[in-house]
Amino acid sequence: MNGDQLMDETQKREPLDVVVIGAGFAGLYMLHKLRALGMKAVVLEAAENVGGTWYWNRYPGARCDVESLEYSYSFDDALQQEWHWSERYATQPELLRYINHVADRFDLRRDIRFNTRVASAARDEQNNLWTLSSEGGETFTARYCISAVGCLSLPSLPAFKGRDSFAGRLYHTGLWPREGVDFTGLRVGVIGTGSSGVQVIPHIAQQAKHLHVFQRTPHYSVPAKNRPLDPGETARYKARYPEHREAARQSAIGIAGFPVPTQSALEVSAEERTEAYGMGWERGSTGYTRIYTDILKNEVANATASDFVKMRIQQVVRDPAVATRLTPRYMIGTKRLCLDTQYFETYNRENVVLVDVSEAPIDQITEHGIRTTAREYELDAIVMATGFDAITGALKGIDIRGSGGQSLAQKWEAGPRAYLGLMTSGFPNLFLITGPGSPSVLSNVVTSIEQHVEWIADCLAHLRQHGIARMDADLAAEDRWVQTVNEAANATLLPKGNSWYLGANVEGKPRVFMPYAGGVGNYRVVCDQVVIDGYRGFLLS
Ligand code: NA7
Repeated sequence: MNGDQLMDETQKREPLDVVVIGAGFAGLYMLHKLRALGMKAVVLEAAENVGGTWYWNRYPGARCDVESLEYSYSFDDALQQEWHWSERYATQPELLRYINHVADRFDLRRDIRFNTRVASAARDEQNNLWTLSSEGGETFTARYCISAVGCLSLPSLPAFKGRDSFAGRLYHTGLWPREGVDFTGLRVGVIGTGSSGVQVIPHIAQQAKHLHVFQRTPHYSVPAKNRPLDPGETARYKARYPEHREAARQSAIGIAGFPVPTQSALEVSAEERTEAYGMGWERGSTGYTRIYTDILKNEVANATASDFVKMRIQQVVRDPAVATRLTPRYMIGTKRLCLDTQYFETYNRENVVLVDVSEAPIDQITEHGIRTTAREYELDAIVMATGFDAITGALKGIDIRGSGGQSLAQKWEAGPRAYLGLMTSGFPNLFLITGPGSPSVLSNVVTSIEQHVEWIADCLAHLRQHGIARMDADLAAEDRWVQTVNEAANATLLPKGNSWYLGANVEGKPRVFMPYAGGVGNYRVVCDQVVIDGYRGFLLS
């Protein structure tokens, strides 16, 4: 079939009820819910299979930093009871097996179009429809469009001079080759020491002949203390699954197992704090920053938690000069806290060298390797662990046109604006799962995804029941919500970090704190109250 015939075929079809973009955790559950509502829906997915972020991030050591028993769907009790997690923190392959299992178990694949990357989405106001076009030229028309594109799905590749001239192999952790990579005997350079770098570096160090780590910012990391899950422990947890899930839904970050702090770090003695931080360190979780109420709110309190981790780094890393270069200088938690397995220990290996590119930045990539302003490093392979154009990148990468042809990328030029992170004014019938202004990346994202999917499904049922064809966010409500998001962020230390939460990692991206920092439980209450108030702040017609 040629392109024109394909267009004819697709245009002949009846409009769908819903088209969903993305077949990761969000898109799959959304499809399942839409089916339950009896809606005709199709999911468009760029990859050749399900999984979203867990499809692409296949680098060695890729692992979740939320515990497996929590980082999983809660919507089906049989599913959560029957699925067996082998480790406390699931590896990428295990997560991908799980997502594939869910797709099969609920027979989701028949409504997913793989290898279909959405290029544009245009609103046809007259007919109250969205038309999506794929890069391959297929079109899909639907009454509603739901974005499930994910917050960390567009890899960020810094535009280093000479990037294409490198004669060796170049990888990005978020676009890892399916067949894997063998670094045996190679001289490897890793750029970036965020969560991905911290996970991949110990693995590459074990294989490579030599590893140079190019670090711009030393990051905080606490040991994951990962381990196989004991069947007895799992059974006990599963026996109380509904309670745990409910606790997660009401919690600050969508995780039931984190301590709920009750004291300020400043109201206890130094000895007591050291003991608590020591226990937090041994527990092995990003809950470390939640040991006291004010670690993420008060600079003095934060310093006590930061100092403990700095001290641990100094103890682990044998060479004092290297330890100093690995010691963070920002406030813990203001950039995402990493969880690691043998990360700092890796710098004690003979074949690993830390290159501080804050002192001598990377000047360019050459045919032979990486040249900093100080010298050139000859390499056979370069791994960019340079992160993502987070939260807005994937959406802005699609040419989305709302009412009157307004472009979403233009509307969000100075930073994203969305009411509750669920809809953005001027783009009727377009819903955003974990959109900007929702807890998303500040939470166990599966908890947040489920809340959004269920809210949207209930909303679509309500619209159908009341014969409402068009829904949009009211601009004034959206402005107030953006203000609320800013206030929530400013009540914490989070905007003080140079983080991807703020877009600081992508050159030219506006510095706006994007997720809602007011807590998953509080956020849920707001969303529910909006519904009780007759979809307050939304325009229904
Ligand atoms: P991150 O956390 O954004 O880390 C990216 C790393 O790459 C970080 O160390 C950056 O340094 C570094 N980077 C980025 N650009 C450059 C340039 N131009 N030169 C040198 N170094 C650079 O991404 P991850 O993939 O590790 O993790 C993202 C999330 O995925 C993670 O938080 C989990 O939620 C899962 P910087 O700190 O900006 O100085």
